Amino acid sequence: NRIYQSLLQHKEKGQKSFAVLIDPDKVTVEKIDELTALATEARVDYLLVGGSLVVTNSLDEVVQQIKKNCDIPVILFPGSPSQITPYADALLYLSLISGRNAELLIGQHVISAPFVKQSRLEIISTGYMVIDGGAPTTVSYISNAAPIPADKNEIAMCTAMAGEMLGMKLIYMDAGSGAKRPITESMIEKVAQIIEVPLVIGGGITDPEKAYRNCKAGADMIVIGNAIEKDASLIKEMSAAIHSVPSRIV
Ligand code: 1GP
Repeated sequence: NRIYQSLLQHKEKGQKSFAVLIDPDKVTVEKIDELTALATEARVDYLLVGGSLVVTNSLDEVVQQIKKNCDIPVILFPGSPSQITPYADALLYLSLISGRNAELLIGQHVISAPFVKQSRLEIISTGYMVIDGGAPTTVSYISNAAPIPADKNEIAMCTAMAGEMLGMKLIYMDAGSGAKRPITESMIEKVAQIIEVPLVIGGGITDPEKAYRNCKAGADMIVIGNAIEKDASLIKEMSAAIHSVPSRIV
């Protein structure tokens, strides 16, 4: 479990990670070449691949093209069991703990378990929490589960705590791709204080200043997709902001 160990080491040192989310539906070979070049130059820590609604059947090719171009670890972020490819390095094994849709809590995992195990991917058990992003997002609609209200820090805290005690190795709070309102620093701070496992934050983050503040509030990893799809040159500024958060002296 090389990737999870690197996450833990970063967390211990207080070093923040930056992950660029690539939606396989929205990239061409040329776009992948551009993104991987920019990501390598900007020292992006991880590339996440996936989305709530992936309709392409070229996931294998997308991941192979990324791997051909760069050494940045590729972590799958699947919206469904069909979004799994053995060419990636790791898999966020997501259970939607903010919702009460049994299929996304455990049902789909049971169906895909033999296939996932056979893939030999590094499996990172992840408590996935969707937070209300101000308007319905693809994830809130597709998951058929109510997101946690944006101002209910206590619900987020208790959900994250429960996920951690159930043995989940990562908590990922997501306002949803393209969220109007990203997760508040106050919620990030409260959740970060109450759990020990790494905390991933994403959804609607469009400016480096917000990414920086999220890290200061306690996020260990920031995921950005939409804003980079619109303007790939943002990778550089985002990476600089996230990596400029002072790390703990150990
Ligand atoms: C979505 O957290 C990710 O699942 C990233 O969101 O596309 O809004 O950056 P954005």
